This record gives sequence, C-alpha cells and structure tokens, in this order.
Amino acid sequence: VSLQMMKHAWDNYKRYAWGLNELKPISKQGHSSNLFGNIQGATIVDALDTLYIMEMKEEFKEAKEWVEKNLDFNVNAEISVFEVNIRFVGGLLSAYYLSGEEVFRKKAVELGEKLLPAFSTPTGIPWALLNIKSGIGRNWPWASGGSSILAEFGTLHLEFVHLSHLSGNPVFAEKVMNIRKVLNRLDKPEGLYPNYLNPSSGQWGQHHVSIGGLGDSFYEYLLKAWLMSDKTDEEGKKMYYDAVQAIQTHLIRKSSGGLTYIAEWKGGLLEHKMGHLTCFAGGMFALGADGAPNDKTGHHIELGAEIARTCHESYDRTSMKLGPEAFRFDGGVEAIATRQNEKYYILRPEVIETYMYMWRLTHDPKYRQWGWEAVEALEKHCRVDGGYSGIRDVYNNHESHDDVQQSFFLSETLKYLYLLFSEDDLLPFEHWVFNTEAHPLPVLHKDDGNKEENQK
Ligand code: DMJ
Repeated sequence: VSLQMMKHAWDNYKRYAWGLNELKPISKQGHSSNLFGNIQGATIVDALDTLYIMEMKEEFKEAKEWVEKNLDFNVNAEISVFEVNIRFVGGLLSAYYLSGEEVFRKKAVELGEKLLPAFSTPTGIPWALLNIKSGIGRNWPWASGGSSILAEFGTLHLEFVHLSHLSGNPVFAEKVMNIRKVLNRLDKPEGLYPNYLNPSSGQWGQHHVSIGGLGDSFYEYLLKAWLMSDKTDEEGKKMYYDAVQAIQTHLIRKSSGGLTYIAEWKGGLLEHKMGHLTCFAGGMFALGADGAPNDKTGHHIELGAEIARTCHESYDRTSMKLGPEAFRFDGGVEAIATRQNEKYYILRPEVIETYMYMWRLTHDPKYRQWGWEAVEALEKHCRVDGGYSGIRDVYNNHESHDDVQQSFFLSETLKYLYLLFSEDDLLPFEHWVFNTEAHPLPVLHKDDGNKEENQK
C-alpha cells in the first residue's frame, strides 16, 4: 500500500511541480518554501532513497538524471543550514550509499563545503541561516537574543561525520566535534539542555527545554552518533544517557488517566503539552534501550511503548484519526489539542516512525495495527486527486486542506510505513542508522577502516 501511496505522491509531484521544491496538491502547482532558498528539487532529493528502497527503478532513474543535470548549489540563496543538511545532504548521502552512484557523493560533498562558512562564529556554533553565495550567516530573528537552536546545530553530526569519511577531509567532523566540546564546557540547568545557545558569547539563551520542536533531534543524534560509530563514540553515548536521565526526572509525567507524556520545561516550570514532533522519542528510547546503563534496558523499551501508546491516543481521540500538532494534559483534557492553532496535521512522520521502531524491537502486532489505522486515515482525509495534503483541523468532520505535500511525507512518512510492513532484514538496525529525515546512513564498522587500510 505504501508503494501505491508513494506512486501517487510522486506522479503528481512530477506532473505538476517537477524540479520545484514541493507540490501544492489542490492547486496543482509548485510550492516553494524559503527554508531552501533558491535551491530547487527538495522533493526529488528527499525521495531518492525511498524510490530506491521501494524498487521504483524508473522513477529513481529520472530523479538521478534530474540531480545530474539540474541540482545546482551555485545560487544566491539564504538557506536554513539544518533543513538543507537533513534533507539535501542526508538525501544525497543515502542515495550514494544505496546505489553507489558517484554523482550523489560528489554533490553531497560539494553542498557540505557550501555549508562550512556557517561555522565562522566566535564559538564555532553555526548560524541557523546562511547565504551560500556570500557565506554570510545570521540567526532567526525570533530566537532568544540572537541564539542558535539546539535541534539545528545539534543535528549535523551524522551527516558531517559521513562527509569526512567520504571526502577524506577531516574538516566536517572537526566542526561537529567542536559543537560537542562547547556543550560539554557549559553548565546545564538540572542536567537539561536549553533550546537556545548564543554562538557569540557561548552562553545559553532562555532556559526553555523541549524534546519536541527546537530540541528533538539533538538528543536523537547523540544516540545515533554512538550507534553509527559501531558503539565506539563513548562521549556521544554518555551525553545521551545522561540527558535521558534528566528528561525522565524533570519532563516525563503520567496523566491521571495513566498516559505517559513528555512535557516542556520553561525555567523550572512545566507546560503540560506534547508536540507531534515529540512523538519520535518513543522510537528513540526503544532504539537506545540496548545500551542503557544499570540494567535499564527493559525500562527504556517500556518508556518507548508508553510514549507510542500516548501518541496513538492523540490520533484516536480526533475525528479524523490523525494526530494534532500539539496536545495537552491540563484543563481536564488528556492527549487532546485545545488551541485552534494546534489542531493541524501536516503529514508528519513521528508517530509512524515510533510504531516502526517499536515493531522492529518488540514485534507486538499492535504497532502494525496502529500503522494500518494511520494508512486508512491518510487515504481517507489527506489523499486528493493531485497528491496528499495536510489538514487544518483534525477534530473537524470536514477536511480543510492546507494544500502542501511536504517533502518529508515522501522521505519519512511513506518510508517508515513501508518498513513497518517489511521484514527486519530490509535496512537492518545493525548496519543502518536513519538520519532525522529518515535517510539511512551506514554504521561505520570498526574494521571498515582496516579494510580500507589493507586495500591501499
Ligand atoms: C522533518 O524535517 C524531520 O523529521 C525533522 O526532524 C522534524 N520535522 C520534519 C518532520 O516533521
């Protein structure tokens, strides 16, 4: 089924928005997001590995030809360093590792080089935004006193380690190792990492902590850096399990109805709200269970299972059976959005992502059932003639479509669905780690280096 869904999403993108970043499936035209500046083709690059994995060979070939002929980074564009890294660099790296086609490696390294000027700050903590022609960077005007964002500068590690590996140039890995160094020098309030860090002063901005937006994939990349290093990156491992310990103590709560959730922390006070984005953490806890210190493996799996259940409830308590952007545990509600501007669903993957990890790690059939419920809801409410669209209010009985087919729907949501219903030996966790945009990157096995040494 996810294959049919991918075909529908791809064919319509191709028909109405080929070469542009994303598709507007209702108005049947291109959608350009300013996150990628003038860089074009986000959907193509994000979808490459999904096409490959689903064995959509013709489509993969067309996509590859587009990359060869048209993907151009010599543009005057201000881009989001984070978004371009996770979608474009990540997408190109996976396409290279899966297909072995040199063009993807070349483009990934070329783009990585374009991103390097973002690190020219007094601390080496990169800017959020970068003009890839002039090399001038800056931060989001709304971010606490000129701060960089934890989830943005903390979500470069996996890709940059691979860029060094593939190019032979250590500079990429050095840049991300320095980010760790800066973080390790700082005092952390209650062991937590605030979402904001000023790249000039090296001091935290506002003490807001989140495992959802602005924080999320920083934690994910600590764990995955350790896994991707074949469990040799002890620093990443320690930072991950220490952070999870603090998250458990200060952020994780149980509602009176028995639902475990992860709250947000603002200068010591809890906001009892959980974002759709936060739902990825169920899968993360389960993935990290194996290495948990002090015999806590079972506990981490259980935590993952509880988060999965809570996020499933957030879907089940809507009329469309698709989850809202954020749901609350206060004012007499549990796992329900109370504010109008938190009721939308934009084809995000995190809940299905967690089902996929929970399925692989426990084989409890309920995760496939829950995934199937999501498929039915997507088909019923998000599928339109011209592709798939987000929904403005999942509690309404009538769809109001937002008219955007997000590129992560093809790279993540459909890929995780496909994996949920595949055998475990398709991209097995011992050999592959998924970047935060669901692009698989190979584990760098300890003996790989030796093999290369021997070949030289
Ligand atoms: C994706 O770009 C990535 O999953 C990112 O980590 C969070 N936001 C979107 C999907 O919701």
